[in-house]
Amino acid sequence: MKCRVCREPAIIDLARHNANFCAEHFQQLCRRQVEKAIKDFDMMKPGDRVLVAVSGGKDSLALWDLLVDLGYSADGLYIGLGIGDYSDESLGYTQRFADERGLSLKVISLRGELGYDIPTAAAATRRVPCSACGLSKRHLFDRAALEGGYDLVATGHNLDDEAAVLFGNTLRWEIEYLARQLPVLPARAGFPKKVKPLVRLTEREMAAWCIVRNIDYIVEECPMAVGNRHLGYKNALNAIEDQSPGSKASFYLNFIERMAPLLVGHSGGSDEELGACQRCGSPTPNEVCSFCLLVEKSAKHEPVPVEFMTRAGRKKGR
Ligand code: Q46
Ligand code: ZN
Ligand code: ZN
Repeated sequence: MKCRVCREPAIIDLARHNANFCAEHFQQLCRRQVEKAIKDFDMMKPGDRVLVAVSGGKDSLALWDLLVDLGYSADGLYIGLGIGDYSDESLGYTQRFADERGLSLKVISLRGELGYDIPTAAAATRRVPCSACGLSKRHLFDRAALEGGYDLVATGHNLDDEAAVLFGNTLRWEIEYLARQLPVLPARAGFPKKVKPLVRLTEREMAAWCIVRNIDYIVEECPMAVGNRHLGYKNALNAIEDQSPGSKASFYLNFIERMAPLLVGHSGGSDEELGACQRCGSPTPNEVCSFCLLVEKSAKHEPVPVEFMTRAGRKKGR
């Protein structure tokens, strides 16, 4: 197996490119894919201050590494979700990554600073854990970006993630969600700009990036992801990709290029209906925003151990 570019021994075969690459030319390919995404979607410009949402997993650490490697000024924000050992270990990987590279990492602990954790929030609000988690992360990343004077928030969603979400939204023809499924959300009143620079790279490519760049990351999935519909969609897309390499990329990237422009104006809601939350000032259509309500309910609730929620989640998923 030889590298397509230099004919030296290859370390990875990429069926969708119908080619193999050595470590150096594989890194070159990843950098080019990220640069292309940044340029095509006008994600950021040199000199922008980027806040990277990091979780200790391969995608977010690879993203942080790639952005710094490409010369962007990027700091990390990690949110301690209080999901048992999984959270403790993922913070360890994130902190080591930042320390070894002299990068700036801010850590927010839900339990330490806001008096709740995700298993408890899920029980207190009767939401599925990922819904309580998503709401918490969105709010805290937005707030940290605005308060810290960052130009944008970057997240590590990769091609597999985006294709799986697209697949789910298409199966149900969720037009409003489809209209919003773009790799860039522009800044608007009270919300920072949000970008997904890894949309042209797969999960497997990000794992390979971490190996060639000596990045240690948490391999275990979040225990709350059990029964998550997206895992099923990813498996279905992987089966299609095995039969027909390149399908996943063309499904997602052609949606963005050909279909998304036809959906402009279908994303629902308008900022005019939003006022400011009486407690935190965030934009909300109600008097108090859903994040403040979640904090209020969860902080009052007796702490719920992670094992309880994962068992309950499994029962629900059956
Ligand atoms: S961390 Fe949070 Fe994910 Fe765990 S609880 Fe769900 S959303 S699965 S990215
Ligand atoms: Zn090579
Ligand atoms: Zn609020």
